[in-house]
This record gives sequence, C-alpha cells and structure tokens, in this order.
Amino acid sequence: MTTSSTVAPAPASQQFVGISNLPNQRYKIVSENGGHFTLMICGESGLGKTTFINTLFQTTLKQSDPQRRHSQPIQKTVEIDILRAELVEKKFKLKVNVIDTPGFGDNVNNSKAWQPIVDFIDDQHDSFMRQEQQPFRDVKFDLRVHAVLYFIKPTGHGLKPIDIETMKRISTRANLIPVIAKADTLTSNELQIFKNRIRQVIEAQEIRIFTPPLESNVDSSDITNNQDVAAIEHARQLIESMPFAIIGSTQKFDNGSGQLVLARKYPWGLVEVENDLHCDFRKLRSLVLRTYLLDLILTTNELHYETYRRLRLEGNENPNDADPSIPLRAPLRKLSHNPKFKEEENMLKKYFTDQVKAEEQRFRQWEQNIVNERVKLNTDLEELQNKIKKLEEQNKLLQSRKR
Ligand SMILES: Nc1nc2c(ncn2[C@@H]2O[C@H](COP(=O)(O)OP(=O)(O)OP(=O)(O)O)[C@@H](O)[C@H]2O)c(=O)[nH]1
Ligand SMILES: [Mg+2]
Repeated sequence: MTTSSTVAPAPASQQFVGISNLPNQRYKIVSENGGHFTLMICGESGLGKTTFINTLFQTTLKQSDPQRRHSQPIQKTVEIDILRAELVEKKFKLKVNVIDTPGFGDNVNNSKAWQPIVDFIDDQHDSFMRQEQQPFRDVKFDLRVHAVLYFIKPTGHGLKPIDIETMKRISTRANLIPVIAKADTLTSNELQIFKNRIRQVIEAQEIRIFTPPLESNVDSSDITNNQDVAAIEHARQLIESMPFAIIGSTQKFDNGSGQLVLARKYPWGLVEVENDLHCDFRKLRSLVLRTYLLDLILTTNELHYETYRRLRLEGNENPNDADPSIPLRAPLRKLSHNPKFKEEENMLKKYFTDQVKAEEQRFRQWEQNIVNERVKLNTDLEELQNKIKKLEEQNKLLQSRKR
C-alpha cells in the first residue's frame, strides 16, 4: 500500500464530481461553449490506460452502453479509440470524449512513438481551424484535446528518453498532465523519491506541464475571501502531489466496514482507488473534471489552439519564430489511418455509389418513358395519316361520283 498524501479523505458530500458547483459565471461559459470536454490518455503499453478509463467511467461517467466495455476482459489497445460519455450531476450535463491510445514500447524502433498522438492533436486543431474559416463559422465538430494524461511506468528510477521526447512534443500542443501508473507497485517511500526525480527531470528538460493557477481568476463578487483562500490551498495541494500517482480497477471489494469500494486486492489488504491515503486518483479526477475543467478548456482555446493557428497562418514567412515541432503546413488528411474513419469513409463511398446508381436508374426509366411516348406518338401519327388517306380516298370517290 502506498501513502502519497497526507490529505484526509473528503467528506461524503464532496464525493460528487462537482461540476454543478462551478461558480455561475463559469457554468455559463461551459454551457454556452457546448459543454464538452476531450481527454486523451497515452503512454507506454500495458500501464493501465484503458483500465483507468473504465475506472473513471464506473465512478463518474454514465455510459450509453454499459455492456459493451465490461462484458469482456480488456484487450490491448491497438488503435486510437474515441469513447463518448455523458457526465451528469444534478442537472448539469457535460459531454466527455475520451481518447484511448495504443501504448508504445512494443516495437523495436520506438523513436517516433509520439507521432500518432501529436498527429491526432494537430488534426483536431486543423479541423477546427477549417471549420472556423467557413463563411458561417458554425463549428460542428470539435475534438480539440483539452488535456493529455501521460502515463509513466512505475520503475522508481526516472523518465526514459521516449517519455521525455513524447512529453515535450505533447506539451507544445496541449495541456500535459503526467501521472505515475500502477502506483500500487511502489512503496510510499519509493513513490515519493520517484515523484521528486520526475519533477526534477521535467524542470531540467523544460517540459511545460499543466499546473493549476495559484492566483484566483474568479470574479471576487462571486466568491467569498474564504473560498478564495480554500481554492488557492487546493491548487497548492494539487501542485505538490504532481505527478499524480494513480491506481486503476473496475472491481469492487468490501473495505472491512461493509462498504464496497473500487480497489486492487492483495494478500495483505486492499489498495483503494478513491482513498487519498492510497493514491491520487481523486485529486486527478477533481483537477480534470471539476476544479480546473474550465481552465483546461480555456487554455486549450487561448494558448494551444491560438499558437497552432498563428503558426499555421504565418506559414513559412516567419520560420525562425516557429516551434519546429508544430507543422507549418496543413497535415495530410489521413482518413484511412483509423479504422473508425475508414468505416465512415466506406459508408460515404457506398452512399455516393448508391446515389449514382439510383440517379442512373431514374435516368434510364426516363429515357424508356420517352421512347415509349415516341412510339405511342408515332403510332398515333400513323393512325392519323391512315385516316387522312382514307378520307382523301373517300373524297376522291365522291368527287368522281359527282361528275
Ligand atoms: N497493479 C496494477 N495493475 C493494473 C493497474 N491498472 C491496470 N492494471 C493491469 O495492467 C494490465 C494492462 O492494463 P490495460 O488497461 O490494458 O493497459 P493499457 O495501458 O491500456 O495497455 P495497452 O492498451 O497495451 O497500451 C491489466 O492486466 C490490468 O489489470 C493498476 O493500477 N495497478
Ligand atoms: Mg489500452
């Protein structure tokens, strides 16, 4: 069991995710912007990324199809998977997109393991920018990534070059939140040392990670001074706990006092997911889905998307100023990269072919109708001509009789 924090567990009333408790003015901004949030999970293979998503889903997300993900054991994630869910608390609804990514580290050459991840983030910025450039600027599809959880292997030693490289690239594009995976495999002491080492490397490598703002950015008329102080204290505690140590599990066990809790079971006892004395899961959930949800959305729009947009618009004119890790030109469209898109592409192709076929059929029918009409008119004409002929003959006969 690991002890990563001295913070006492929150009272039951705080067990809510808490989005409905956002101050009014924030609530309005979130709902006016469509109330949606996109979270991406990445890191080395087998670190519990998919398990973590299911853990979050079980505890906070209402699933549209609860049978789908829990009926079978988790398989290795092999392609970028987009899960959509709706987070409901009181009357507040938030659409959450979770992007599960395949873990890297299995290949002989992992030097570009970050490529699909940064491509995905860039593609979303690009797609948003294209939609904004349309005459009506009616953005219909926004999958810009608001936060990336980067899973670090609990080795106890430090960060691997691939972790540093990947985190650097992500941090220039999105809000990066590093987390220590499978925290139950380290002792409390080991974990603390590991956390310090990671913090040092992040600082030395100048990797920009998302940190809760320590000053209050909420309108003071909306909040009392005490709440302000509490918010700053909460932010300070979160910063001190970073990188968050997490445990994932979708299984529930009796915690000894008759309560069923999400946990991992060991011969010596339980490691509870939602216990602040065992791991930082609740802190991470609070940061991502509650307290700093709006900061994550706003910084994505104002910092990351704006940087991408500026660099793209400047293009090659001012290359010295540009961060080389952000593409200056539009990324290539890779519709068939992800089987999900491939499926959509195939459906569109089929729709198009069906439409062409139907039009062809209609045209043929129309052509046939014209031919039929012409045949009918010709027959009518022939009949009329015959009648005229007959009448002429009768006329001739009458004329001759008259003489
Ligand atoms: N000890 C421990 N094991 C975990 C934890 N979370 C997940 N696991 C186990 O780790 C294994 C891999 O979990 P996944 O969730 O499939 O890992 P992943 O990161 O999605 O793996 P890829 O899809 O291959 O990248 C499973 O056997 C999980 O039960 C954890 O917090 N602690
Ligand atoms: Mg997975």
